[in-house]
Amino acid sequence: PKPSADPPATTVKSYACQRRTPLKHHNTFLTDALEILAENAEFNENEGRSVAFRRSASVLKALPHVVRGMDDLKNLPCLGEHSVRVIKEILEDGTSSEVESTRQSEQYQAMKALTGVFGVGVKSADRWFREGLRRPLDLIHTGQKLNLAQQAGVQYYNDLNRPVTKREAVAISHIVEKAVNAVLSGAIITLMGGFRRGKEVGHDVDFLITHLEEGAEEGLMPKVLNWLEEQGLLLYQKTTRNSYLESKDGPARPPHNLDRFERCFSIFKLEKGKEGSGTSLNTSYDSGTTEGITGTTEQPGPSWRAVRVDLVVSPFSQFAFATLGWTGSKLFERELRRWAGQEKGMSLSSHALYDSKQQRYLRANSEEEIFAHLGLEYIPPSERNA
Ligand code: DCP
Ligand code: MG
Repeated sequence: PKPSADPPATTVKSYACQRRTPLKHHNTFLTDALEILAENAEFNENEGRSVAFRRSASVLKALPHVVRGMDDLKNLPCLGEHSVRVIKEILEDGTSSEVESTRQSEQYQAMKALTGVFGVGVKSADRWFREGLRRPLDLIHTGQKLNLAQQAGVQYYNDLNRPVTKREAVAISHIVEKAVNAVLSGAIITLMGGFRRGKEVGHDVDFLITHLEEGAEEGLMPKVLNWLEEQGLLLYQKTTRNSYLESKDGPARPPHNLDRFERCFSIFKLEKGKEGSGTSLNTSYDSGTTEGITGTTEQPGPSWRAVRVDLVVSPFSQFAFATLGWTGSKLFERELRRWAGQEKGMSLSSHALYDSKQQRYLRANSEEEIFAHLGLEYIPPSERNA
């Protein structure tokens, strides 16, 4: 690089997957505010606006210094007019009136509380809000028809809204390892999501399970769930096939692997102090059903708590893609896919990478190889907190 007369400005690349974003950064006072507006836009089903605020926040997370004045924003990408206005107000007045009025608004607070129920999405929450409901207990009082996920969500509301600690995630890892090893030897179990990125707490615990021997992982999920169920460790579970894929990844899905990628949304019963060995009050798991609540008479007490756990099983040939796809953050994932599509003419999913120009799938055995295929510098998980 040739010397320049200007003082060295911080250069920030425009896609989040081109930059390093640590977990702890210098501008929380700004990013928290922008993310309230992003969240509120999601509650209003305005995805474009939400992503714009999330991208702005993410740029500030990548800065190696505190933003003290508007000069610090010069040359930064992704900062739209609205985000700049909010940042300016906070820098000048200490707070943004728009952010504060959003935070205080009845709609924001109700939507936050209602979507905070496991199994409740923005659409249901919004319908209930317009019917006058405000809090999770209103769902019970007004006799709303709830699906099994939502019933579990209300029942375990307090536990599921209390952050899961790293310690608890490790305890759950031991349980999952025991369950998987009991039904298949040699499987590889990896902690994914926020904990892989170095977070100290999370809203759930995410696992990816694979086996070096391609195909050995088939049929694993129901067996693992049966084992957990028999031990009395499951409060709720629902298995889906490829739903994540079908909604998002269209052309990048290798058609021959349609049935082999399974995901289970579950709620574990985690003994406090010691792991495992809960006594079962449950009827046995009916392998014909794919969803069920057990132990419905039980309430979290001093001896255990409910924890959200996501399990994903991937064939080994897709393991690198699944690892990259389930490490997050959500914005980092979104940006990777946008980079692939817009800059490379490729389509990336948690299963595969398709090169539209060459009209073929690109193989990879590691995350490093996927970054290389995409023409990106490798970013380690701890720097993907975009
Ligand atoms: N993921 C994704 N898009 C989705 C759902 C998941 O890209 N719609 C990926 C990226 C996430 C990972 O899966 O990082 C796990 O999803 P979580 O919702 O559990 O997110 P995190 O683990 O990152 O955060 P938290 O600490 O809140 O669990
Ligand atoms: Mg998670």
